[in-house]
Amino acid sequence: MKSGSSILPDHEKLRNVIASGKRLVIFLHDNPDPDALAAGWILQHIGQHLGIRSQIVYSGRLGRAENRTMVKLLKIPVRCLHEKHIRYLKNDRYALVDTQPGTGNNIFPHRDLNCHIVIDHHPRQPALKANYCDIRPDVGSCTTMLLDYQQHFGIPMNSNLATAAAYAIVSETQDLDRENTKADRKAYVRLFPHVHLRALGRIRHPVHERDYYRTIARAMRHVMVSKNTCVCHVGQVHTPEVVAEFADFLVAMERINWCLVSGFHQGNMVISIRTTNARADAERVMKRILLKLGQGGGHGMIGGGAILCKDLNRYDLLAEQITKRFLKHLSRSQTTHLRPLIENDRN
Ligand SMILES: [Mn+2]
Repeated sequence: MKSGSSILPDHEKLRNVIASGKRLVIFLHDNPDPDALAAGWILQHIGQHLGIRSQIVYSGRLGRAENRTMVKLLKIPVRCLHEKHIRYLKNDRYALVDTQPGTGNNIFPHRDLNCHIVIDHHPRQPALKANYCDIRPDVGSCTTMLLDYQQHFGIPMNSNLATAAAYAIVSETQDLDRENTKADRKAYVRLFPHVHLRALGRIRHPVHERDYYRTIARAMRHVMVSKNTCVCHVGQVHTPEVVAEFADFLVAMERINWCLVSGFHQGNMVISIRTTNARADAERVMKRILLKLGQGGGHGMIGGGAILCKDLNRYDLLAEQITKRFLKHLSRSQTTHLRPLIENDRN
């Protein structure tokens, strides 16, 4: 678990940057997760309170059934946008939440446009430039950071927003078990009286597409384990997020403390790593795995990234290379021998 954050937010500075504009675009990272969705929505409410109109945009898809249910049920006004359409948006303020300009996981054109607001809990990008930056890698969820502003500005909470924020915090921190601070726990408790409990239940137990089960079945046949490491190169996946979901699922296996999962989706090899070691640096391991191959990031116990990959043949080659790098960077004293979890399909 993490301890308190280092830099204090400057609420009045954020107020000035927002209130001096007319229209705001809030960018989320590609294939947004609940934390990005809720954080963006809270910022939209803050904007509304300060008299600026805004829209929330992202690229990619809402791959997880939970996230689709969340957006639909709570009526979160997000817009899926293709990169080429950004220049048609009329705006004078740009914000990024749960991501930063130039990280490669959002469609903000950082070379052409000035970024006004960045609020994120991922490690600070070395070249980060914006009129207002609030980067707190210690905080478990970006939503917690936005809730702090909302409370400061005295903006009332409504039940749909509270439900989105509550789901964001629990999904980002595995029910407040992974990477969270007192601030996240306090924010969750404060939200709770406003949460629409049945809606939260519906989001947490969604109806899944049949493709989801097909992917799970294929993935299970590719699970490789050693004493305490698990690797699974699933191959074709129906949506990129299932890779992260499967990594969460596998790292919970008894005696496993590091796990890597990859999948092939629309010309990309998507990769997730997880560890159960709270003192580990999954971001560093992720960056080493991707060195000169692709882009990625993460925080303490989770990491994610992608490599451009033209077909499944290339995917298989990359899978081999990545497994080697992963095992090497875990700095285990003994060499790790992976073997299939399911030895024979008939067993
Ligand atoms: Mn986040």
